Amino acid sequence: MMSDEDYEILPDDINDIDCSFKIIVIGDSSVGKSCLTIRGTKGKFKDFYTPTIGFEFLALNIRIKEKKIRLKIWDTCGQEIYRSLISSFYRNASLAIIVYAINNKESFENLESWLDEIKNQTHPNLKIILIGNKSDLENERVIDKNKAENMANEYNFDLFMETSAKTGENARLIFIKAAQILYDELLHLKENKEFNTTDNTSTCGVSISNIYESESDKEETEGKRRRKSCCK
Ligand SMILES: Nc1nc2c(ncn2[C@@H]2O[C@H](COP(=O)(O)OP(=O)(O)OP(=O)(O)O)[C@@H](O)[C@H]2O)c(=O)[nH]1
Ligand SMILES: [Mg+2]
Repeated sequence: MMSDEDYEILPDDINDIDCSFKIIVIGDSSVGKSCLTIRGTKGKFKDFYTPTIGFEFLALNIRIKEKKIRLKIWDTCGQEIYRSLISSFYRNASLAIIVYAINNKESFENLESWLDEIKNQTHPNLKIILIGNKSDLENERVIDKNKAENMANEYNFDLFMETSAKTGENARLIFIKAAQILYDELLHLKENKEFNTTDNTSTCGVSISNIYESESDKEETEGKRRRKSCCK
């Protein structure tokens, strides 16, 4: 991975973006998905709980090396009653941020069911970041950091981090790392010529969304990525 310094947060209103990616933020209710997303994009924290209904949409523009990347972030609801409304919104995501809270055992135990929840809506090569939030509540911790790290390794997640939306610890870093992971994936795709398109509407000429959307990709065998060239 590139040096961590080679990035810059860009203003919200720039319009000469090179690539954009859809990111979904999922996990149990009240683990802090909305707070983290707001902290990571706007630098603010709200102390009271307002359940997300459906989803909230936020964006963050980041330059990684020579590319200006827009992260289109869908902060979704954890409450089960709203979930059936939004499962179709998981489609076309390039990266998922799965959140549990370090003081909430159930939210950790439910991670697998979250993976199941998105499995049928997303591409098998979806990038995944695991987040243990509320790291400021160390005295309430019930989930060992090593345990989560092991899970992240076992499932081949792209990254694991503990964060605090309250103190801001690592909150913005999640999105910087997400942009770096997606940038690396673009380079990987280009190097391997696993695409063939001039469609610039999405991701630097590689419409990852379209690639991920392909139904036939779901049948692919493990390990070998079979990319479908998009459109035209
Ligand atoms: N101490 C502490 N509290 C937090 C942190 N992040 C969020 N909270 C609190 O946890 C509660 C839930 O936060 P939300 O961000 O609304 O949770 P959510 O995951 O979006 O919940 P749903 O929208 O229902 O899925 C709020 O009262 C927040 O103030 C954190 O890092 N530390
Ligand atoms: Mg929320």
